[in-house]
Amino acid sequence: MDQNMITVSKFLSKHLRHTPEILGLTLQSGGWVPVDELLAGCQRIGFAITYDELIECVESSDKQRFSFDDTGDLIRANQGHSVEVDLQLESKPPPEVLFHGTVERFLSSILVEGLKKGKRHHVHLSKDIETARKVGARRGQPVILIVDAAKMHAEGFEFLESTNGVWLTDTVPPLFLTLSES
Ligand code: HQG
Repeated sequence: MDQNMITVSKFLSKHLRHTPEILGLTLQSGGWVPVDELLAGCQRIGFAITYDELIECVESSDKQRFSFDDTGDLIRANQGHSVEVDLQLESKPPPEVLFHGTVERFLSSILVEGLKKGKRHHVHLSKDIETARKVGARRGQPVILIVDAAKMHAEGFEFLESTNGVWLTDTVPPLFLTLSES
């Protein structure tokens, strides 16, 4: 993604996940908003995006943060919302293990309280260690926790997979966490 697309992606993430009202939008069920209303809202607040830029942003997003619906008339953020939204994801069995990237300064709290969702709707887990490392690296030297997802699932915890491959759950109690050596 070039610098312009990174700026557009950050702008869309903010408004499609956290503050749609600033663009005069209300998220529909599934988190969808009409593309034409989104573009009009962006223009209104002085951050005009062309339709072609929007398509380029969706297609080039490194983490597939956004998607269009089948008609192409609606767009949404695939995950990461703080506003109330039903993403209509189905609960499904997770892989045996999942990973969470964080940083040293959160570890003592995490190992006592477990992983908490904070402002987000879910705890976000990665299916491979490289992705978890990148998530952790947003905050400093990454530290990786291994989540015994199979055991959690066997004990009744629910998991959802977002359309961009992030695994979501409500909480991960400490007994399911192991610190990765790598
Ligand atoms: C930590 C980005 C203390 C947790 C990424 C994390 C991801 C605790 C931070 C997605 C804790 C929350 C989500 C506890 C959790 N005590 N700290 N009990 N439980 N934490 O940003 O997982 O670029 O809400 O380890 O790539 O870092 O936005 O979650 O460090 O996919 O598309 O509290 O956001 O994607 O931070 O990242 P976040 P996250 P986007």
